[in-house]
Amino acid sequence: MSSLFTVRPLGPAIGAEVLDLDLRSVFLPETLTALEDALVIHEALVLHVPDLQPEQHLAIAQHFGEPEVHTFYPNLGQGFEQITIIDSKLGDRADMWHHDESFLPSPPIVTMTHAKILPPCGGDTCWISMTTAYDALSERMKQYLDGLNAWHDMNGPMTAALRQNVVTHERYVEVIKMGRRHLHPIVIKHPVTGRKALYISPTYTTHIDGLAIAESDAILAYLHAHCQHVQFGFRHRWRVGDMVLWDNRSVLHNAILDYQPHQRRMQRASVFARETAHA
Ligand SMILES: O=C(O)CCC(=O)C(=O)O
Repeated sequence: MSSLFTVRPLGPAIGAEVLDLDLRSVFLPETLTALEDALVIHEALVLHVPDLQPEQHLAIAQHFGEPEVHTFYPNLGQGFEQITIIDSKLGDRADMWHHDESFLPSPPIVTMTHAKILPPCGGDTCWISMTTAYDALSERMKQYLDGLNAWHDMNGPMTAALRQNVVTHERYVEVIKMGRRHLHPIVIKHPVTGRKALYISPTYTTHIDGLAIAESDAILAYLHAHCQHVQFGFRHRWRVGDMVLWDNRSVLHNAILDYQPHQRRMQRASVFARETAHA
């Protein structure tokens, strides 16, 4: 426990809230290191920070890695291009279980989202601890998955977005042409904690490399169902000014779309690991 703030677990497997954080201290290395320590343990951290300014948001992001300038969403503009806006009024949504951009060779490792405008009710976000889900697999299944890799592809969700009229056909063609897909191990090892985590999602993972398609479908269907056990999950009911940080190496997330026609506007930053290149 840090003397700079208090961390209170919100669930046995995943989720904690940070209390008594003095926002003036988010530029101090000791505060940022303590936040990082708490994040890798609890996997998703809730901060109640209505006064958080974009420069403070960015300072926290920069501690964790290299902030991404997102290619799909608008941002806060000059000086704050790394703070992305996800606004339901612009048609943006993330109601799908995913790791952020797992179709990249080196996807973002941490994401932090600050709630600016919320619907009167609904709009919660859910996370799944993929470390806890991995631990709960049978030893036989763990052995079976050892050494297997799966493809993560952006085409599936783009096709779904086209069918839902969320993107134009021009934008769809443009993104498909980018050929964003990558092969990742099905089980990854967290670089800080050493814990193993499942690294698959029903959104981006298309198939397990080298298996017959029926076998790949069956295994992925089993794993996706396994991950949905409620005891691996954490759900946050947002208040305006909350910021949640999550560790993309150990969790999946899904923002529930149950609030239309109301507005939900979030400001978020995601970061790449500094030592790895990304595409
Ligand atoms: O809006 C949220 O709660 C999460 C959105 C999301 O999936 C993301 O920012 O990566």
